[in-house]
Formats: sequence, C-alpha cells, structure tokens
Amino acid sequence: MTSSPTDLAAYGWSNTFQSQLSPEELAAAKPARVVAVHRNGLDVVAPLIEERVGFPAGGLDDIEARPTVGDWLLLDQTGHRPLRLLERKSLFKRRAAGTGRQLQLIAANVDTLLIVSSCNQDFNPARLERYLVLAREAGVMPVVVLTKADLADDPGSYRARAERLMPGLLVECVDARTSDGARPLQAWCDAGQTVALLGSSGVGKSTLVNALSGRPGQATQAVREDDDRGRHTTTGRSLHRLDAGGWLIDTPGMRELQLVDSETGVAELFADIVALGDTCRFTDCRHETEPGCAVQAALEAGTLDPVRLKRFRKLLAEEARNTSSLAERRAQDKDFGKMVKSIMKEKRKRSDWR
Ligand SMILES: Nc1nc2c(ncn2[C@@H]2O[C@H](COP(=O)(O)OP(=O)(O)OP(=O)(O)O)[C@@H](O)[C@H]2O)c(=O)[nH]1
Ligand SMILES: [Mg+2]
Ligand SMILES: [Zn+2]
Repeated sequence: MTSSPTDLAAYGWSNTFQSQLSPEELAAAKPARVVAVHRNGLDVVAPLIEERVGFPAGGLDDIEARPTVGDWLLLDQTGHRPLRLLERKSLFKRRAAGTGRQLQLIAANVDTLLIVSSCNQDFNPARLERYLVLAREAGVMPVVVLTKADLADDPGSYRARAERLMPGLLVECVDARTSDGARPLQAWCDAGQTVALLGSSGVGKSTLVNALSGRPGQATQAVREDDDRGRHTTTGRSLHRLDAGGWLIDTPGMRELQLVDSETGVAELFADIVALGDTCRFTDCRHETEPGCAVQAALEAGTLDPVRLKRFRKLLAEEARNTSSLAERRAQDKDFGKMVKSIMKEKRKRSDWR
C-alpha cells in the first residue's frame, strides 16, 4: 500500500478494511473511497488521489455488488484502475421508488445515520420508524435531527414525540442554517467518521452539509409554503469532507422509504410488542380475538399505544411484501443472466464451426 493506514484513517479506513487485503495487495494496491457514482464512472479520493475511475470488473448484474457512495475500492498500482470492492462494514439499501421492484443502494460504510425531519408538517412517526429500522438493519447508530426548530412554536413537543419512538433514542433540535445552530451534531463528525443524512425533500439535509462544512457547496432551495414540502433540489448522492475531519453523505430527499430484507430490524424496533406476543396463551396467536392474548390485554390496560401497534403491523406486512417481490426479481434476474449466458455459449459454438 502506498498510503499509510494512518493517512487513510482520515478517510474512514480501519482494520475492517485493512484485514481484507492479501500480502500482495498490502504491498502494491491503493485503497480509495467512492465519493460519487456516475453513469460513466466513480469519483474516488484517497491521500494524493482524486480520480474518476471505471467500475471494477464483474458482479454488475448483482446490484448489491456494485459500488455505492462511501465504498472502499482497491485501485491497482497506477491508481487509475479499480481491482475490487472491499467488503462493507455497513450498507443502507431500499426498494427503489416507483413501480420497478429493484434494489437500490443508498450508502456504505456509514458510522452514524442522521435521520432528518423538520418541526413542521414533515414530522411523521411512521416515516421516522422506517429510517430507524434501516439503521438497525445496517448496525448503524441513528440520531434524529429535527430542523427548523427556530420556526416552531414548541420544538420540545416534536422532540418528545421522537424520543418515544425507541428507548434511548438520541434526538437533536437544530437550526440547520448556521454552524452554531448545527453545533449539537459536531460530536458525530470527528476525524475519520462517516455520517449520512437521510430524510424527505426540503428538511434541510444540504443546509446541514453547508453548515457543518462551513462552505456553501450544496445547493438548497426554499420549500413550498402551503405544505412545507421540498423541491427535490439535490439529485445525486455525494460524500463531503468536513474541516473537523469527518465525512458527510448528502442524499436526495426520499419520497418514500420501502424497506427490504429488514424483518430483524422491524422486530428489534418493536421488541416490546414482539415480547408481549410471546406471552400470549396460544403460540400462533394473531392478537385479534383470541383468549389469553397479551397484546389485546396491554391495549385494554392502556400500556400499549394502538396507533403504534397499527404502524408495527403495517410495516411488518409491507416489509414482507417488498422482500418477497425482491426475491422474485432476483430469481428472474438470475434466470435472465442464465439465458444470456446460454445464448452466448450457443453463439460461440456456432462460430467455432465456421
Ligand atoms: N429557518 C430554517 N430554515 C431551514 C432550516 N433548515 C433548512 N432550512 C431551509 O429549508 C429549505 C430546504 O433546505 P434544503 O437544505 O435544500 O433541503 P434538503 O433536505 O437538502 O432538500 P432536497 O435536496 O430537496 O432533498 C432551504 O430554504 C433552507 O434554508 C432550519 O433549521 N431553519
Ligand atoms: Mg438537498
Ligand atoms: Zn396475542
């Protein structure tokens, strides 16, 4: 490796990545971090490297094997050609918006997820819960950031509602426009730390990037007055270096976050309800009208919020639907891949005969 691990640490390098290198790679390969993904290549950075490189060979029909923002790539000795993608320590993914059922990668190798919402009509517990599941599933620490506290009559009430979503959840109310206002978030942005900002359009993700980096690099735009919705100003994901040494990933506002492969995360976020269900008289209790149902008993006793139970059920059903349709799609893609391979093989055979 031509850069020392200490120099690379400033870019988020750690033993998780170092331990994946063979002795030959340790001697010659150059690790670099993906800061942006374009149709025609990847922008990567490392000490003394700032390049647009191609995609590493292979694995392109497996969406999860494609590089995404935050990924570590090994470049060859020249520093221009990617050899391979290193295994990630965390990954955010979702089912792409719209009717296409494919998987979409959001960001990799993130240490802290800032779930951004505003102290206005954007605030929505069901939406925040989806992001919390995403963080759980990736094993990433979540922090809920409530922006526009300066415009709200009672920001404390939003904070209290957010804190109820998960025991011990960290919630910060901020004015995202100034570095002073965004100061509570500095603690997550220390040297070598990678922080991703996710949330709806117009909540102030790019405003936070500008405040925390002290540079007006990211375009921002006023929200619609009637419903506080944003205008989808940011259109691509990108990784930004902060003076404090941390790395921030700005993302386009999400219209919807559809979870996939997240059954564990959902069960963990609603662990109290799952535990209640385990104490029902019947092991196959559907928690509806069965005698001895602990969930119904908790509803009656007022210790379980019926609205939260409804959100849990909805999320569980939706996650199952998304994951099974994704499995179908993966099978189809595989079949298609096989078909292409067999056609190519046939073609080659025929040309051999000529
Ligand atoms: N008063 C106030 N305005 C804010 C705050 N945070 C963001 N804004 C404003 O809200 C608008 C939208 O902010 P952006 O940073 O563009 O929002 P975004 O989340 O990046 O939106 P997309 O890129 O569309 O996803 C801008 O006019 C910001 O100045 C805040 O804490 N207080
Ligand atoms: Mg933006
Ligand atoms: Zn039950």
